[in-house]
Amino acid sequence: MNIGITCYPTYGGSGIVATELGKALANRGHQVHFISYALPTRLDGFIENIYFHEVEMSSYPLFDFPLYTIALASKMVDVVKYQKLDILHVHYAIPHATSAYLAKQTLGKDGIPFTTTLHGTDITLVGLEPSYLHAVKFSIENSDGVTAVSRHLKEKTLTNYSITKDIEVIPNFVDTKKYKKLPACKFKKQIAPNNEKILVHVSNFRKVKRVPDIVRIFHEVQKEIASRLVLVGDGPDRSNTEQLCRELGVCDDVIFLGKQAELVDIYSASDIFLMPSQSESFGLSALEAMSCGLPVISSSVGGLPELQVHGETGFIAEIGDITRMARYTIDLLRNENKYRLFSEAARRRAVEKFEVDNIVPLYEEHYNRVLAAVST
Ligand code: GMT
Repeated sequence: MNIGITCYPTYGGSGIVATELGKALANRGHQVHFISYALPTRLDGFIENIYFHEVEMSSYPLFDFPLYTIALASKMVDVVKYQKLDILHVHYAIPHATSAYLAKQTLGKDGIPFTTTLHGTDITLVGLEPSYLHAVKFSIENSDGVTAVSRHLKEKTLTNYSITKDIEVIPNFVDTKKYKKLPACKFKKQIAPNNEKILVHVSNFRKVKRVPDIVRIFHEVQKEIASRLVLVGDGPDRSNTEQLCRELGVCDDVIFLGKQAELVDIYSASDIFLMPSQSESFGLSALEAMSCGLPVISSSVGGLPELQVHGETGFIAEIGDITRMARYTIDLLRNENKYRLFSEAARRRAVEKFEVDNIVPLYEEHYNRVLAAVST
């Protein structure tokens, strides 16, 4: 198949899923054309069967705001026409599904079907703002196919937007051959010179991630267990979080690594992954950590209970329950046998439920169904 993929190229779960999906599809012999305003984070180096089409943005003194939705639609028209795409797959509804709809209408009889994958804040947060709501609802209803990354997100979409459309749930996935604990990790010596336990978190530091909660959990844990906290990523809440570290006097044991493309070394050196989010439709970074054998301490929101099993792969607590999350962390770090069982269960769940080789065919079947439906 000739597949067009549009996603955000930035450090975020939707772009990462789109990129990893494109790479897996290319590996299975499909031609994959990425269309975005910059090269997606994990799309580095030459990869057979993958092409990148940059959306060019021109500025004009009359415009206060960039007209990305239109520029993207025009680029989609070009790529569909000249690369002879069969299907367009857009990740994150805003504004990608709207651009895809516009491109399809522009192409008229030469238009191709497009499918939209809903990832999270496009539905639970941003899409509900009055300035976007009608267009988001319309674009989802007029997608030829729609997928959501968890059952929770599917239900939210149907109720929040009063949509009756069929939405297929296809969860996030992980390459468990790549995301695997490395036995000897040089990074460990660097971050834990005295063999401290390592708590880790990876995100784009948006408010919904509740990164300050992580520092507070760590503060509690550190009182009882020699440990350090590794924070990977960057975003709006980083300065607050740094300030909180200063207030709590934990700066020497909190390591801010900024954005990192390669995470396996970091996970291999770590013991527990923390995800106390306010809202989380799936939790891709937690899955990648689980695949490396890290138990997860998370909140109970969204799709997190679909990802991990309380008391087996980690623990789940209510949003903001810092004390309980700290207790769970201490409990696991204190009990070597229990920790080993949880670590093995986390890895096993990643392999059995979310392995890339099992999930990507679901997208291929989805494309085939969408193509068959429009040709009847
Ligand atoms: O939250 C992020 O890190 C980015 C965000 C996005 O939309 O780019 O991620 C969402 O999509 C990921 C991939 O499907 C999910 O694993 C995340 O749970 C989801 N984030 C939220 O729902 C807050």
